[in-house]
Amino acid sequence: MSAQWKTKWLGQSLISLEECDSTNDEAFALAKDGADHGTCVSASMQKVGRGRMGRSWFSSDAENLYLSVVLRPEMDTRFIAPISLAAGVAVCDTINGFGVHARLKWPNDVLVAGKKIAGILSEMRTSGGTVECVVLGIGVNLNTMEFPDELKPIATSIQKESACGVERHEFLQHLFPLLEERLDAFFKDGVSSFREEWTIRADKERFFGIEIDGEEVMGKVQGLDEEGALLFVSENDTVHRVISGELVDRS
Ligand code: BT5
Repeated sequence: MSAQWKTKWLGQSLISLEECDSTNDEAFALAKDGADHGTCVSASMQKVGRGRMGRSWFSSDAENLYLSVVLRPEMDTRFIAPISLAAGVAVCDTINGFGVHARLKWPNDVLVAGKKIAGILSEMRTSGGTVECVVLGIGVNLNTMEFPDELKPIATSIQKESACGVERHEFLQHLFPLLEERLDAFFKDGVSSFREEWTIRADKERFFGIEIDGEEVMGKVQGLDEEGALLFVSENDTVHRVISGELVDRS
């Protein structure tokens, strides 16, 4: 048990960097050198923070969280993808503990009042059908007050929402035990370990558009199915099962 974090394995080793390109790259390098399950790397600033599908993650030096965790789950590669949904529940609960009302947006966003406050990027290296390692990257806007123009309408931070600054170390003290518990449950029981909790925290009131079979369908989030696919109810009450795509706010 780590006295500092109240965890069994997560963050036993935490490497804190001043800056790097991407903490996910640093974590993969550590994993290649044999880093243990639960090894973490954080940076005060990222030069090339990344999101999914080649998108970038704005990573200023405003005392935010840029964290990557090396994981070595004994799981079939086919069942790993929903890990970012499981982690999202822990990230959402941690943010809520700082007095803001965070909600989950499928697949990997945490929003406050419709603006993105955190994003999760999980990446995997495999060898011969088995998982070599998963790197779970978590970016949380703790203290950014000024976003670049293109992000101003869509991004926010805990400090912006609550008018209180958050220390990274204090945030980690809350995040690590919650995240460890969620990850342990996911490795043991898969999607069923977080499906209900995820749905409770999802933004189910907002109208979204999502592309299905080449056309935008408008509707609301209903929840997740047993494989972690999104259940999306369109305006004519049809429930669509979505395994990949992007929800666009149309409210
Ligand atoms: C994500 O991608 O939301 C995953 C972000 C993961 C970042 C962490 S930081 C630590 C680790 N190291 C990395 O290099 N990455 C991980 P995606 O769903 O593709 O969202 C990207 C989109 O979010 C961008 O295209 C912008 O629209 C928006 N965005 C970029 N930076 C943002 C920020 N700081 N806050 C809110 N929204 C942002």
